[in-house]
Amino acid sequence: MNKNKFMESYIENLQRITLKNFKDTSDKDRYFALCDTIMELINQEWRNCKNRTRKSRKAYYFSAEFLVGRSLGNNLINLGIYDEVKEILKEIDIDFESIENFEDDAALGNGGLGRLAACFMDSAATQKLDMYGYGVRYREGLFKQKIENGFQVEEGDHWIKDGDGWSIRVESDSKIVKFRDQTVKAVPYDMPMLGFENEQVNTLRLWQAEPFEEFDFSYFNNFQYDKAVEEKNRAEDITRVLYPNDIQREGKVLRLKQQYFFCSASIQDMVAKYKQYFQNDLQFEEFSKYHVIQLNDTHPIIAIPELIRVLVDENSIDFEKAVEITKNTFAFTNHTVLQEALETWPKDIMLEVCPRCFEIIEQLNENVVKEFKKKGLSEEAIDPYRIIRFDQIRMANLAIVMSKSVNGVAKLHTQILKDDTFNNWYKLMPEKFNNKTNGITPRRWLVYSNIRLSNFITEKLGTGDWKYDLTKLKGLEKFLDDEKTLEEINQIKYENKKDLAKYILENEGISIDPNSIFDIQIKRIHEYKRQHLNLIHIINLYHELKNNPDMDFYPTTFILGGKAAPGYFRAKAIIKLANEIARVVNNDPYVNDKIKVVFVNNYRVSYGEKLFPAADISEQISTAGKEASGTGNMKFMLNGALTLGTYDGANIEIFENAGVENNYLFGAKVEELNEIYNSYNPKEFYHTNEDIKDAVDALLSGELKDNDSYMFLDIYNSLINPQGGEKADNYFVLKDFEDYKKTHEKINKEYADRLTWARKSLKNIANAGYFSSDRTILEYAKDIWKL
Ligand code: B1H
Repeated sequence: MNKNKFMESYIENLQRITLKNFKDTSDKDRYFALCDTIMELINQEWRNCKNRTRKSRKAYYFSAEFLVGRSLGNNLINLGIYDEVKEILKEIDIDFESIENFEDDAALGNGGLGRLAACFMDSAATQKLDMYGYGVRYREGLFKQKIENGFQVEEGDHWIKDGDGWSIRVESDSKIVKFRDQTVKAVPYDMPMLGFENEQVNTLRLWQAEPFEEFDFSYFNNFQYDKAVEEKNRAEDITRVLYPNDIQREGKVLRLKQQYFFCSASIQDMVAKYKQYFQNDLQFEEFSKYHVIQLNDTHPIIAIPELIRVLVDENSIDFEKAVEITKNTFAFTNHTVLQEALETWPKDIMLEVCPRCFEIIEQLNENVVKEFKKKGLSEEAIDPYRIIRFDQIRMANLAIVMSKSVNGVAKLHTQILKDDTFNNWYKLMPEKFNNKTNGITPRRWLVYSNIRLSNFITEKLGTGDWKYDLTKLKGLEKFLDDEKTLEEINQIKYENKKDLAKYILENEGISIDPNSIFDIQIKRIHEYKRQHLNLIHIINLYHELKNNPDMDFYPTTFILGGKAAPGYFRAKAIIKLANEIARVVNNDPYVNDKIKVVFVNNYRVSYGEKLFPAADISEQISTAGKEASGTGNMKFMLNGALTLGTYDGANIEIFENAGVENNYLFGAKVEELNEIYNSYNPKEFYHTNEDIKDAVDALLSGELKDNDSYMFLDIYNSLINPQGGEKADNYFVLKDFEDYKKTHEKINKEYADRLTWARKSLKNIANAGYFSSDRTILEYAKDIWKL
C-alpha cells in the first residue's frame, strides 16, 4: 500500500462525502470515510475474485445468522495494514480508537451458531476457498441489553441507522420472492470477506426485503394513503428484526417467512448465475458439480424444496431428476440436541407462507414412505422417518433424507447424534454422518484482540507464520520451562486485566483489582449452561468468607455476562440474581478485598474482544451432553485462560489437547447422568450438603432482593420442587455443586504458584491450534464439499 496515496484519498473521501473541510468533520464522518477508502482499496481484488470463480465449483453457506461484529479493525488486520493506517491517522491527528468505537457491532446473530458462520467466512477466505455466504440483512440486530434495577431491559438495535460502511447494494441482482399472500423484492447487500494477507475476497450476500413496487399508485390516486404505505411496511417487516431466541425455536409465520425469503432469493440467485455463466453448454444434471450448499442448522432447510421448485416449475426439469440433483447438492449441520430447538412447522403455517414448497415436501414424504415400505418396514417402523407427521413438518428429517452429509459440531455431540437424537437415521445410513469440531478465527480472537500476546508469540517463534497455520503454536512448548517466558506470560495477562478493569470501571462503574483472579463466564443465559451453578457457588463462598474472615483465600473477581431471550423468564431471573449478588457483595466492606462480582452489560462480540484476553479462568460448566460444542471455550484457551469445565462439547477436546492436568475438569459425565436420570432427587443433595442448603436458602431468606418479581422463588423452585410434570433440577446443578466447589478451592490454592500457573496457561496456548476455524473449514472442504 502506498501510504501517501492512502492518506490523500482518505482526506478526499472524507471531504467529498461530508461536504465539510477536514477540520470540521466529526469522528463519525471520519469512521465512514475510512470504510470508504478501504472499500476502494479492495475493490479490484474483490472483482477479480468474483470473475475468476464464475465457472468453478463453490460452496454456499446458508445461515439465518452471521454474527460479524465490527469490521474495521479486523479488515485492517487481514489487509496487513493495521499499524500503517494507525500511523497515517496519527499524522493527521486522528485517534484510531475513538473512530473505531463509532462502529456498531453487526449483531446479526444470537450467539455461537451465528458467530461460527462469521468465523467460517474469515477462514474460508484465508484458506482461499471459494465460499459464498447467504443470509438475511436484518434492519434490527440482536437487541441491546440495558440493566435497570438489576433487571434486563431490551432496546432496539438499529445498527445501520447512520449508514453501512461495509456493504454494497447490488440492485441489479434483486430477486422476486413470492409468498401465498404477498410478493416482495429481495435486494442483496454484499459484504467483502477478506482473507488474511492473501488477496482473496469472498462475498457475504445478505438479502433485504423491500416492496415489489415502491408505491401502489392506484391506492394513492384513490386517496387511500394508508393502504399505499401498508404494502411497503408489510414487505419491509420480513427483514425488520432478528428473532432473539438462542436455541428455542419460534413457530411464528414471520419467522418462516424470513427463512423462505432468504432461501428463495439465494437459490434463485444461484440458478440465475449458473444459467448465465454456462449458457451455451447448460446441463442441469451438472448443477451439483458446481454447487454445494451447507445448511447451518434447520433454519435454511426450506431451501431444499425451493431448489426443487425452481428446477421443476421454472426450468422444466423432471421431478425425480430434480430430487437427484438436490440430494447431491445439500449438506446439513446440526448444532444442538435440545428438543426445544428442533424445528417443526405446522402444515397450516407452511401453506400460508409457501404452499408450493409444502406440496413438494408432501411428495418427498411419500417417496420416503414408499421406499421404506419396499425395504420391508412396517407403517409403525416408518414413523420416526416421516417428514410429515400429525400435520407437522419435521425439518431435520427433511434435511437428513435430502442431504449427502449430516454433521455434528464436536466429537461428543456427533456421538450423541448417532447414538440417540438421529439414531434411527444413523442405523440406515451411517455413511452420511460425520463430525466437524468447531473452531474460531485466530485473526479476530488473537491477532486483533490481544495484540500483546500476538506480538509475543511472533517474537518467541521468530515468525508470524502461526497466523496462517495455528498448529505452529506448538513451537511455544519449548519455552515451558523457561522462567523468563513464563513471567512474560503473566505480565501480558496482567496488562490485559488492567485494560479490562479500566473498561469495566468506565462501563459498569465497578472497580476491580487486576491482581485478583479473573474468573469469567460469558455466553447466552440458559439453564443448561448453568450460570445459576456459578451464582449459588458465589453466594456460598460469600457466606463462608463472612463467617471465616481469616480463611486462606486468593482474591477473586467473578465476571458474568450474556443476554436472556426476552420471553425466557427464568433466564431473566438468573440475570437479576447475578446483579443482586453483585450489589450485595460489592457493597460489603468485610469481603471487598477478597471477592467482587460484575455482571457486564450488553455482552456482544466487541465486548468479548476485551474479555477473552483478560481471563484467568474460563467457566464452561454446562450439564454434560447439553452443550453441542461451545466456541467461547476455544477463545479463552487461545488467550491463555485455564478451563474450569464439565466433560461436555468441545471442552473434552480442549482437555485432550492441552492436557486435563493443565485445566480443571469437574462434574458428572453423560453416562452417569443417563443412568440416574429417573431416580435423581435434588432434595437429597439439599438436605445432606450444608453448603447447598446455605446457598439455595439464600434465594428466599430476604438477604437477596428480587423486588417482588418472584424471580428468586422461581429459581428456588426449579432447583428443588418438581412442578407441573417437570422434574426438579433438570440440569443437575445440585448434583455437580460439591465437585464444582472443591474444584474452585483447588484453583484458588494453585493460582498462588504463579509460575506453575503460567506454565499451564502456556500449555493451553501452545495446543490451541486444533481449534482454529481454518482447520474446521478445510475439513468441510475436503470431506464434504470436495472443493
Ligand atoms: C447453537 C443454536 C440455535 N445450537 C436455534 N443451536 C436458534 C438454535 O434462533 N434460533 O431458533 C438459534 C441458535 N445455537 C450453538 O451452536 C450451540 O449451542 C453451541 O454449543 C455451538 O458451539 C454453536 C455453534 O455450533
